[in-house]
Amino acid sequence: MIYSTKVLSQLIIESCVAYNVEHVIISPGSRNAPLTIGFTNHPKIKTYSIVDERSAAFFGLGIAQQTQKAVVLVCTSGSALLNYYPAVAEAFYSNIPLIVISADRPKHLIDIGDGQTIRQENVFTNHSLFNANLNDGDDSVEENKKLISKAIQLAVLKAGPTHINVPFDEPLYETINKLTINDIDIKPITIEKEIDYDLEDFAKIWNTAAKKIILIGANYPDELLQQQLNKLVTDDSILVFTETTSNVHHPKFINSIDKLIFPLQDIDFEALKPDVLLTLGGLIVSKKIKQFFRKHQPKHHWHVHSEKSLDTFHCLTRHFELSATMFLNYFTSLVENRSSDYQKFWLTVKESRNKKHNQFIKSVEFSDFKVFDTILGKIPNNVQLQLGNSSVIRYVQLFDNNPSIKVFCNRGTSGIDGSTSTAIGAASISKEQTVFITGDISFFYDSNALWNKYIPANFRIILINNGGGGIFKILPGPKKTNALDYFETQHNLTAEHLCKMYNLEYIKATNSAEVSNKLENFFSDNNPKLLEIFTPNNSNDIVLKNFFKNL
Ligand SMILES: Cc1ncc(C[n+]2csc(CCOP(=O)(O)OP(=O)(O)O)c2C)c(N)n1
Repeated sequence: MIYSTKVLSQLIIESCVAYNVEHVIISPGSRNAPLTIGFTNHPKIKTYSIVDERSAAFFGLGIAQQTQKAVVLVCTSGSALLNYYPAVAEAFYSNIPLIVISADRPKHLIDIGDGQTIRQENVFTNHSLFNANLNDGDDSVEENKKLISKAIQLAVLKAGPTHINVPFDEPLYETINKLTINDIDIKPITIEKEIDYDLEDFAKIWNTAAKKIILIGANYPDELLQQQLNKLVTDDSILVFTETTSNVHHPKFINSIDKLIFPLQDIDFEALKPDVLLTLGGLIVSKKIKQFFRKHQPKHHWHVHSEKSLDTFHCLTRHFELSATMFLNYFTSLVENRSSDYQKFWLTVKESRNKKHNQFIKSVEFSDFKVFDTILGKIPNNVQLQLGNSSVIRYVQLFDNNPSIKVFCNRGTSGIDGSTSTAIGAASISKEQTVFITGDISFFYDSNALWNKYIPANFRIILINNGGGGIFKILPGPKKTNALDYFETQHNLTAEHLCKMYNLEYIKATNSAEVSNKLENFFSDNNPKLLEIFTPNNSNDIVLKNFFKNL
């Protein structure tokens, strides 16, 4: 074995291994050499080398999203660290465990004019669960051990990002073949939580309410949750609203929220308004549901989340600090079905919306909307679908999705700066084929994602190139200004040259027939591919508007 001579490097690496960290993404630099030497030589660690720290961090986020285990990011000193910030913020809001380890200079070299040096300690304070600022003094070993252990454990237990800043003095590249530190003894930390298991009063409210909505946001696929919800939806007084990223399915779930509620007037909203709203899972995409519940607030809003108490609709009355499955496990034993025509009525509305949707699709012209219909109809079973932000995630929410498909999207901060990198990270670790659908601005923004040796052969990108940020044409505001182009940022770029540079098979389509055709063999064969679909920049928004009008 080869180890860095630096005690701090040994402490960090042995601690990561002791706490079962498996994946470490390293970006190049000298200051982090003690960590690079240690991690790459450790048989229990899989290391990855990615140059661009912004992309490296999102790639790590993609692995952590799929494994639900902490991933470590390692970088050198200076601005390298700051490039992790977008992914750190995403991990913070999406509850994904990430451990950032940044190499730094010793304190006496900060702010005196040394090169590649910035104030690194606590840079992520606003969006991290813990910041361990290590000390390089010989008498700090025990304190450092505690800080490292806390940073690793909090990332895992509280599912979010933590930061370990570690000063290394030169020389940086010296190695030995025996550890100089003692074995790391694992000291589990406990997190104080006020868990109130007395749900009986809540069950009473629930059992007397004639109208209940369960709304499910982003959620890692979970068979137990699916079963619990299958049981709940047998109750006629319950409506289950799901987002595409909730990864639960049932014919009786309202899976396309915007489609159901778009045509409603105030009087209908009052009829739909539940007595109790129960929200499970992570963040909600649908803007319309937020507007609905903010304007027509239910008397009770209970949010179930093991970490976050989110008052998304400004009417939260209770946060249950539990996982959804733990909560439902207990709660479902206390509740009983009651008869009501609430569910039946709204499922009839859902059916009528679907009829109109199907009629509309029959005659719709070539557009983003039409392209989503075709793509979603052709994606094979059991793939993992990664979605870009902007209108991509919103279009997908308008269609019925194949229940065998798992869906993920960076909705923590809804950034367009790391979706491709995240998708590639997720693809690199997944057994299933990963298909990534993205808009053009998002794709070109994160094109360094393709500068990556770990793209699996079955990875597929579907790039919907509508020549700019199409969302800004859909939103009513930008068009009213004299500065639409500063929102939409039109361009004539194509991904063709990037594909050549990064060795992806490039395929293009410019009309409905071509899209159908090119998708036929797109998912087979063993090399990564990108299908670029050019859609008409000037009519996409009109088609979408007509779709909603037609409902
Ligand atoms: C990092 C970041 N910068 C800016 C934005 C604001 N923004 C939201 S959508 C969007 C345009 C996205 O365009 P594209 O990816 O082509 O998707 P489309 O709107 O056409 O669906 C921008 C700039 C953002 N979400 N994240």
